[in-house]
Parts: sequence; C-alpha cells; structure tokens
Amino acid sequence: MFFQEPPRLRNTYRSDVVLHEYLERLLPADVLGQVAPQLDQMGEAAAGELARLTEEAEANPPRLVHYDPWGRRVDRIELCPAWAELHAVQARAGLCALPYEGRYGQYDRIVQHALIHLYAPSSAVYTCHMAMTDAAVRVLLDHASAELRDRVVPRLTSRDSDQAWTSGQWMTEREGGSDVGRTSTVARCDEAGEWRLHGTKWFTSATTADCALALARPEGAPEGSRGLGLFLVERIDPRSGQTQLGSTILVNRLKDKLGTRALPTAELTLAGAYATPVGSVDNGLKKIAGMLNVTRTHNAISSAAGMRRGVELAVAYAHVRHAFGQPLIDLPLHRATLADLAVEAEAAFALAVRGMELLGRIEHGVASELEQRALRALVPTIKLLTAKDAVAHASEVVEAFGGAGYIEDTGIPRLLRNAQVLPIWEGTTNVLSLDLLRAESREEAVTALLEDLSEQTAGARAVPASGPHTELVDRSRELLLGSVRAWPDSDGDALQVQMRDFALALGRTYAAALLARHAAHRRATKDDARAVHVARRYADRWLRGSAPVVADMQGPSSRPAQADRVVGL
Ligand code: MFK
Repeated sequence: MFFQEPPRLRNTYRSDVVLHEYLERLLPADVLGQVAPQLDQMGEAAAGELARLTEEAEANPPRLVHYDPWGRRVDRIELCPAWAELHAVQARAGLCALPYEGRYGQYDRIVQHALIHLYAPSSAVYTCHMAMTDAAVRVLLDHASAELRDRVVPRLTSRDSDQAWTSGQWMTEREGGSDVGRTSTVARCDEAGEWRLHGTKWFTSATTADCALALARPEGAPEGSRGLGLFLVERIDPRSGQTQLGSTILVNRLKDKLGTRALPTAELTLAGAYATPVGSVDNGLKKIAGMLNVTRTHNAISSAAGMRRGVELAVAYAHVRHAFGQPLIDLPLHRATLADLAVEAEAAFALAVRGMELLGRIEHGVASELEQRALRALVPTIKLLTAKDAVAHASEVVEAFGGAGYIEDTGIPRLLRNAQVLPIWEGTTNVLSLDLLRAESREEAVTALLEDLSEQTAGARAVPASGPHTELVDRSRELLLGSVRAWPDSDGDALQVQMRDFALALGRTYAAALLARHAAHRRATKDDARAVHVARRYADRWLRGSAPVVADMQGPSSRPAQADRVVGL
C-alpha cells in the first residue's frame, strides 16, 4: 500500500543558504564566529523541539476563566505549557535583550534578526510578544522617567526566563483601529497623583503580558491624536503586589481569530487600571513612533521568515512527492515555481535585514544623516511589501502541496492563516502607503530612501557581469523620483489613490537594489553567480513589466535554467 513520505525539515540554519551568505557579508568574521554556534542551535531546535512546541500550542489555544470556584472574578487566561517553553527559549537566547546588551555593537540588530528568522516560523507566533517587548524597551529608554525605566527595562531584557517580562501594546479601540486619534480611553489623575485608565481596548494582542503600553486621553486633553498620553500598565500592581486582572482590568472575551490561534488576544475593559505615565502625559502618539519602527521591522522579519519556511517545506515535499513518473522537483514548471518562491523569500529577507541593519546603525550612532531620514520611509515600505507578499507566497506554498496543503493536520494551512495577520496589524497596506506622504512632507524621507537606493546599486554597477538588472533598477528609481517631485502639485484624492501602487513599486525597486548589491558582492568576492540569478529573476519579474513572459515564449529562456541556481534544488 502506498503512503506518502512527509516533507522533513532539516536544521534550518544549515539549510538556509541565503542567511549564510548575508551574514557572511554583513557581519565581521569574529562576530559571525561567536554567534554561529547559537544560530546552529536555534536552527536545530526550529526543525525539532520548537516545531513540536508549536504543534502543541496551536492545538491547545488559550482559555479564559472568568471566575474561580467560589465565584470571585479572576479573568485568568490559561495557556498550554508549550507557550511557557516558547517564552523560555526566546528569553534565554536574548531575542529581546540582544539590541540592548551591546555585545556586538552596531551588529546587535543583525544578530537578533538572524536568531528571530530561525525562531519565528517555529514559535506559534510568540514573536508577537517579542516584537512588542522589544518596542517597549525602545520607548521606555527614550521617554520614561528613570524610576520606571530602571524598574522595568531590566525585566524586559532579562535572559532569565523566570525573571523576563513581556510587554503588550494596547492601542486599538472600538472607535479607532488605524485611526488611533479616536481613542476614547480616559486617564484620570487622583488626589494622590496616581493615574487610572477607564475605557475599552478592542484588540490586545498577547494579553497575558506582564505590562503593556497603552494610549489614553488625560481628562481635559484635546481631541485627536495630539491629545493622547502614553502609559505603562502593569499586570501586577507594583504598589500592592496584587494582580489587576479581574478587578481593574477585566477580560471581556478572547478573540476568535482566523489565525494566530495560540496567541492570547482579548477585548479588555480598563476599569480604573493603575498606570504610570511614560514621561510627560502629552505627545503619546509621537512617543510611540520609535515603537512603530521596531514592531513594523519585526513584522517584516516574520514575513520573510515565514516565506523561507514555506520554501523549505515546498522544496522538501517536491523531493519526496512523485507525479507523472518523476519527483515533482524534476518537473520543469514546478521547479520554476519553487524558484520564484525562493526569489520572493530572498527579496523579503533582504528588505528585513536592511531594516535591522539601519536600526542598529542608528541606535549605535554610526548612521549617516541620509540613513536616519531613509529609515522613516524604509520601515513602512518594508512592512507593507513583505506582509503583502507573505500572504501570496503562503497561498502558493499551499498549492505546491496540492490537496495535502489544504488539510489542517499537515500544518500547511496554518502558514496561510498566520500570514494573513501580517498586512493587518501594525498598520495596513493603505495606512502605511499614505504614511509615506507624511514621511516625505515632514522629513523628505522618501527622497532620502531613493538616494539610499542609488547607493545600494552604486557598488553593483562597478562589478562586471553582476547583471544588466541594475539598469532596470535605475530606470524604476527615476520614475519613482519623478513621481515624488510631482506630489506637491498633485490633487490630494488622486494622489492618495496612487499611493498603494507607489509604495509597492518603491519596495520592489528597493528590494531589487538590495539583491543587486548582494549579487555584486558575491560575484566579486566568491565568483559566485547564485545571487546574480536571483537579482536578475526578481528585476525581470517586477521591474520589466511583461517583457520576460513574451521573451520566454519566443524562444529558449534562461528562466528554467536559472531555477537550479536560485534555490540549489
Ligand atoms: C510578528 C510580530 C509583529 C508585531 C506584532 C504586534 C501586534 C500588535 C497588535 C497591534 O497593536 S496592531 C495596532 C497597530 N496600530 C497601528 O499600527 C496604527 C495604525 N495607524 C497609523 O499608523 C497612523 O498613521 C497613526 C496613528 C500613526 C497616525 O495617525 P494620525 O492621527 O493621522 O496622526 P498625525 O496627526 O498624522 O501624526 C501625529 C504625529 O505623529 C505627527 O508628528 P507632528 O505632530 O510633529 O507633525 C506625525 O509626523 C507623527 N507620526 C505619525 N506616524 C509616525 C510619526 N512619526 C514617526 N513615525 C511614524 N510612523
């Protein structure tokens, strides 16, 4: 009797040629030497123990217990033990601590990225906790009083899993999802000078976190986003040592979500929750700007990591599944489809790692003025493009498995369900596209990003045989720049309508530039053409319009032949 051999994951660090190449280029050899054993360990865990914990956590979603056996309101969210183990693994590995320890200086963020890239696809989306925790540290370091900072930051950055706290972020309300300015939660200061929050938070991801950053409007403050203050709410009231859950923080219900099912997401009533202002009680929205940079870059990391996992699984399956007398891997069209999936995953990785490279350079004071301005536009661009691509990519991966990809216990449908949240949270595609207009008008950040893009390809142009795709990048960049120059004279509504296409094109052109830069480096230092094929294939697909399709149909094409080089099939 025939039984299909399942696809098997190997150590995901050893099998990830893209991660290896980029780390070799971006990290000094001594740093890479120090972190390689940790990466190897994380890659081994991701293919084994962590993957098992993910199955367990996904199969045993959180449960809300409103009352204890004697009728007391407790609002306890019960989690499966695997969740605690997923927490412990990331804490011990320093996935939130790394950027604040300074072990690797400006490379902290790249090391952090590499570890999260391996951890994320086997984490049951514990990465949501981590993104918000990392972002909370950034905000507290930048804006909190010394007392609050010194009390909370060491917890959020602890590598001791019993001591390590996580943070949530409570922004979304019934009235305001994207439009945070509509926040109706009120902050009241009592006679003792203590602040209490009153209102409803409609989506709180990672509700079991030890603390959360929450936006609220101090009584009497103006309407709109400018009147908001930023507060830190601690689950355990620091004055009494008692939990606020069930008394001043009521969990109305857990959300019944399309995906991220292991992640406790809840609707809350803040019924006088004790909270500490983060710095002064005004300018809350401006204070969360640093938080958005971190969480949105984490989002890009998760998108890219999920895409890489999809490639690994689809390629593994193509080796063990036979059809029409041969393994799927030998069917030219399937092979070419897998190659396209690998190219898309690599482009997403290149974007995410560029975000982390810049973040690290800025945090360590070595970024140029241009890079600092460029990050403001880079973050929404990489978030929106990688998230959008992650969903399409996951859908293609499901299809690569045929019917098996549609069956829950293969674990493949989960890739698609969990990808779908990526374009939604942390700013939707449209909100982020429009954010580029704000970033340009306030800081000329889009112009800065286009200049930075040009610097990425400058090196590539100098390397012979790194490919004609740099001309496609230059041409696309000129078109984008022309568009930006026309913005001040454009009609507001018509301009808004263009912004999604603009943002996606900006992201693809920037990705093509990053791939070209990497390709030139590999060609120059290793005489290796793999990355050149990737860069060419990506530029052909996204920057040339329909030309490659026509060319392929008119005669022998280089695309199927490139497939082998791209993924190492
Ligand atoms: C894998 C893990 C990933 C992560 C998991 C996280 C799970 C978390 C779940 C969630 O919490 S999801 C909810 C996330 N919500 C959002 O992301 C909100 C989306 N909405 C926006 O991004 C809006 O654009 C925003 C609320 C930020 C602004 O709306 P407004 O009210 O129109 O603000 P306005 O007046 O344009 O800007 C106010 C100020 O902030 C301005 O400064 P000035 O007063 O000096 O002019 C802006 O320039 C500044 N600002 C706005 N966005 C900024 C920014 N500054 C820097 N960076 C930004 N991104």
